[in-house]
Amino acid sequence: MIQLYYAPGTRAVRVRWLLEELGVPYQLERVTFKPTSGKFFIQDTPTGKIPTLVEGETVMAESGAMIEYILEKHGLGRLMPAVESLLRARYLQWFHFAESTAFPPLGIYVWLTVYRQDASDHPELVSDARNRVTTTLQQVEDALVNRNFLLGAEFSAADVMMGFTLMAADRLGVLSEEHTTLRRYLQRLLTRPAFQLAIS
Ligand SMILES: N[C@@H](CCC(=O)N[C@@H](CS)C(=O)NCC(=O)O)C(=O)O
Repeated sequence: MIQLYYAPGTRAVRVRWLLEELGVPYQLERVTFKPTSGKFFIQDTPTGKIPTLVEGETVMAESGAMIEYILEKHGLGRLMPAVESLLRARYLQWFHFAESTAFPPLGIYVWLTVYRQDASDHPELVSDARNRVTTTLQQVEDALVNRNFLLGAEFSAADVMMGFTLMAADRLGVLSEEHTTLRRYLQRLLTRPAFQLAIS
Protein backbone atom coordinates (compact mmCIF):
# COMPACT_ATOMS: atom_id res chain seq x y z
CA MET A 1 0.00 0.00 0.00
CA ILE A 2 1.17 3.53 -0.79
CA GLN A 3 2.27 5.54 2.22
CA LEU A 4 2.02 9.29 1.66
CA TYR A 5 3.87 11.67 3.95
CA TYR A 6 1.66 14.72 3.94
CA ALA A 7 1.21 18.12 5.50
CA PRO A 8 -1.65 20.43 4.50
CA GLY A 9 -0.67 23.44 2.41
CA THR A 10 2.32 21.61 0.88
CA ARG A 11 2.76 19.94 -2.50
CA ALA A 12 1.56 16.73 -0.81
CA VAL A 13 -1.92 18.11 -1.53
CA ARG A 14 -1.38 17.24 -5.20
CA VAL A 15 -0.62 13.61 -4.49
CA ARG A 16 -3.44 13.11 -2.00
CA TRP A 17 -5.85 14.84 -4.38
CA LEU A 18 -4.88 12.48 -7.22
CA LEU A 19 -5.14 9.38 -5.01
CA GLU A 20 -8.62 10.49 -3.94
CA GLU A 21 -9.71 11.22 -7.53
CA LEU A 22 -8.60 7.73 -8.57
CA GLY A 23 -9.91 5.96 -5.46
CA VAL A 24 -6.50 4.36 -4.85
CA PRO A 25 -6.10 3.21 -1.22
CA TYR A 26 -3.23 4.80 0.70
CA GLN A 27 -1.98 5.31 4.19
CA LEU A 28 -1.71 8.96 5.17
CA GLU A 29 1.30 9.81 7.31
CA ARG A 30 0.60 13.28 8.62
CA VAL A 31 3.67 15.31 9.52
CA THR A 32 4.03 18.88 10.65
CA PHE A 33 5.78 21.13 8.15
CA LYS A 34 8.96 22.60 9.63
CA PRO A 35 9.56 26.10 8.25
CA THR A 36 12.85 26.21 6.40
CA SER A 37 15.21 28.91 7.51
CA GLY A 38 18.43 28.03 5.77
CA LYS A 39 18.27 24.27 6.41
CA PHE A 40 16.69 22.00 3.83
CA PHE A 41 15.70 18.33 3.76
CA ILE A 42 14.80 18.51 7.44
CA GLN A 43 11.17 17.38 7.29
CA ASP A 44 10.11 14.37 9.36
CA THR A 45 9.85 12.04 6.36
CA PRO A 46 12.13 9.35 4.90
CA THR A 47 13.58 11.87 2.40
CA GLY A 48 13.44 15.07 4.46
CA LYS A 49 10.96 16.51 1.95
CA ILE A 50 7.18 16.77 1.77
CA PRO A 51 5.61 15.03 -0.02
CA THR A 52 7.32 11.67 0.25
CA LEU A 53 5.78 8.52 -1.17
CA VAL A 54 6.79 5.04 -0.09
CA GLU A 55 5.47 1.87 -1.71
CA GLY A 56 7.50 -1.25 -0.98
CA GLU A 57 11.08 -0.52 -2.03
CA THR A 58 10.02 2.65 -3.88
CA VAL A 59 10.75 5.98 -2.21
CA MET A 60 9.98 9.23 -4.03
CA ALA A 61 10.23 12.92 -3.18
CA GLU A 62 8.96 14.84 -6.23
CA SER A 63 5.23 15.50 -6.47
CA GLY A 64 5.03 15.48 -10.28
CA ALA A 65 6.99 12.24 -10.51
CA MET A 66 4.69 10.66 -7.89
CA ILE A 67 1.66 11.66 -9.92
CA GLU A 68 3.09 10.11 -13.08
CA TYR A 69 4.03 6.98 -11.12
CA ILE A 70 0.55 6.62 -9.60
CA LEU A 71 -1.17 7.21 -12.95
CA GLU A 72 1.01 4.63 -14.69
CA LYS A 73 0.70 2.05 -11.96
CA HIS A 74 -2.83 2.57 -10.66
CA GLY A 75 -4.57 4.98 -13.06
CA LEU A 76 -5.95 2.51 -15.63
CA GLY A 77 -5.65 5.24 -18.27
CA ARG A 78 -7.66 7.79 -16.30
CA LEU A 79 -6.83 11.52 -15.92
CA MET A 80 -4.25 11.65 -18.71
CA PRO A 81 -4.46 11.52 -22.50
CA ALA A 82 -3.00 8.42 -24.12
CA VAL A 83 0.53 8.69 -25.54
CA GLU A 84 -0.84 8.81 -29.11
CA SER A 85 -3.49 11.43 -28.29
CA LEU A 86 -3.21 14.88 -29.90
CA LEU A 87 -3.70 16.32 -26.40
CA ARG A 88 -0.65 14.52 -25.00
CA ALA A 89 1.85 17.33 -25.69
CA ARG A 90 -0.48 19.96 -24.23
CA TYR A 91 -0.97 17.77 -21.16
CA LEU A 92 2.78 17.38 -20.61
CA GLN A 93 3.37 21.09 -21.21
CA TRP A 94 0.96 22.30 -18.50
CA PHE A 95 1.64 19.41 -16.14
CA HIS A 96 5.30 20.41 -15.96
CA PHE A 97 4.72 24.16 -16.24
CA ALA A 98 2.91 24.02 -12.89
CA GLU A 99 5.99 23.02 -10.91
CA SER A 100 8.91 23.92 -13.17
CA THR A 101 7.87 27.40 -14.36
CA ALA A 102 4.89 28.66 -12.34
CA PHE A 103 6.12 27.58 -8.90
CA PRO A 104 9.69 28.99 -8.80
CA PRO A 105 8.62 32.69 -8.74
CA LEU A 106 6.17 31.79 -5.96
CA GLY A 107 8.96 30.01 -4.10
CA ILE A 108 11.11 33.14 -4.29
CA TYR A 109 8.17 35.25 -3.09
CA VAL A 110 7.57 32.90 -0.13
CA TRP A 111 11.25 32.87 0.71
CA LEU A 112 11.42 36.66 0.76
CA THR A 113 8.14 37.37 2.53
CA VAL A 114 7.57 34.37 4.83
CA TYR A 115 10.93 32.82 5.72
CA ARG A 116 13.18 35.87 5.71
CA GLN A 117 12.35 38.57 8.18
CA ASP A 118 13.86 41.44 6.18
CA ALA A 119 11.37 41.81 3.31
CA SER A 120 10.80 45.48 4.17
CA ASP A 121 14.53 46.12 3.53
CA HIS A 122 14.21 44.76 -0.01
CA PRO A 123 11.04 46.18 -1.55
CA GLU A 124 12.57 45.98 -5.04
CA LEU A 125 13.17 42.22 -4.71
CA VAL A 126 9.65 41.61 -3.40
CA SER A 127 8.12 43.67 -6.18
CA ASP A 128 10.28 41.91 -8.80
CA ALA A 129 9.20 38.49 -7.44
CA ARG A 130 5.55 39.56 -7.49
CA ASN A 131 5.84 40.80 -11.08
CA ARG A 132 7.38 37.48 -12.09
CA VAL A 133 4.48 35.62 -10.48
CA THR A 134 1.94 37.81 -12.30
CA THR A 135 3.67 37.43 -15.68
CA THR A 136 3.95 33.68 -15.29
CA LEU A 137 0.34 33.23 -14.17
CA GLN A 138 -0.78 35.24 -17.18
CA GLN A 139 0.52 32.38 -19.35
CA VAL A 140 -1.83 30.00 -17.55
CA GLU A 141 -4.70 32.46 -17.78
CA ASP A 142 -4.18 32.69 -21.55
CA ALA A 143 -4.09 28.89 -21.81
CA LEU A 144 -7.50 28.67 -20.12
CA VAL A 145 -9.42 31.04 -22.38
CA ASN A 146 -12.58 29.20 -23.50
CA ARG A 147 -11.55 26.11 -21.56
CA ASN A 148 -12.89 24.75 -18.28
CA PHE A 149 -9.71 22.76 -17.70
CA LEU A 150 -6.20 22.86 -19.14
CA LEU A 151 -7.08 20.25 -21.78
CA GLY A 152 -10.50 21.74 -22.51
CA ALA A 153 -13.63 20.00 -21.25
CA GLU A 154 -11.80 17.09 -19.56
CA PHE A 155 -10.25 17.35 -16.09
CA SER A 156 -6.77 15.77 -15.98
CA ALA A 157 -3.75 15.36 -13.72
CA ALA A 158 -2.33 18.56 -15.28
CA ASP A 159 -5.13 20.38 -13.39
CA VAL A 160 -4.06 18.63 -10.18
CA MET A 161 -0.51 19.94 -10.67
CA MET A 162 -1.72 23.46 -11.52
CA GLY A 163 -4.51 23.58 -8.93
CA PHE A 164 -2.06 23.37 -6.06
CA THR A 165 0.17 26.07 -7.57
CA LEU A 166 -2.81 28.40 -7.95
CA MET A 167 -4.08 27.66 -4.47
CA ALA A 168 -0.65 28.56 -3.09
CA ALA A 169 -0.65 31.79 -5.15
CA ASP A 170 -4.10 32.64 -3.85
CA ARG A 171 -3.15 31.95 -0.22
CA LEU A 172 -0.10 34.16 -0.62
CA GLY A 173 -2.29 36.96 -1.95
CA VAL A 174 -0.55 37.10 -5.33
CA LEU A 175 -3.38 35.81 -7.50
CA SER A 176 -4.41 39.21 -8.75
CA GLU A 177 -8.03 40.35 -9.07
CA GLU A 178 -7.46 40.82 -12.80
CA HIS A 179 -6.82 37.10 -13.22
CA THR A 180 -10.55 36.46 -13.42
CA THR A 181 -10.24 33.35 -15.60
CA LEU A 182 -7.73 31.84 -13.19
CA ARG A 183 -9.95 32.62 -10.21
CA ARG A 184 -12.93 30.96 -11.85
CA TYR A 185 -10.75 27.96 -12.75
CA LEU A 186 -9.50 27.64 -9.17
CA GLN A 187 -13.09 27.84 -7.88
CA ARG A 188 -14.09 25.14 -10.35
CA LEU A 189 -11.29 22.89 -9.08
CA LEU A 190 -12.22 23.60 -5.47
CA THR A 191 -15.72 22.21 -6.05
CA ARG A 192 -14.16 18.75 -6.48
CA PRO A 193 -14.59 16.68 -3.29
CA ALA A 194 -11.15 15.09 -3.76
CA PHE A 195 -9.44 18.51 -3.75
CA GLN A 196 -11.45 19.58 -0.69
CA LEU A 197 -10.42 16.45 1.16
CA ALA A 198 -6.78 16.87 0.12
CA ILE A 199 -6.56 20.35 1.64
CA SER A 200 -8.17 19.36 4.94
N1 LIG B 1 9.69 19.95 -6.50
C1 LIG B 1 9.36 19.27 -5.26
C2 LIG B 1 9.44 20.29 -4.14
C3 LIG B 1 9.27 19.64 -2.78
C4 LIG B 1 9.39 20.68 -1.69
O1 LIG B 1 10.23 21.58 -1.72
N2 LIG B 1 8.51 20.55 -0.69
C5 LIG B 1 8.49 21.51 0.37
C6 LIG B 1 7.09 21.56 0.97
S1 LIG B 1 5.89 22.02 -0.24
C7 LIG B 1 9.48 21.06 1.42
O2 LIG B 1 9.55 19.89 1.77
N3 LIG B 1 10.25 22.03 1.93
C8 LIG B 1 11.21 21.77 2.94
C9 LIG B 1 12.60 21.71 2.38
O3 LIG B 1 12.82 22.22 1.25
O4 LIG B 1 13.46 21.17 3.05
C10 LIG B 1 7.96 18.66 -5.39
O5 LIG B 1 7.22 19.03 -6.32
O6 LIG B 1 7.61 17.77 -4.59
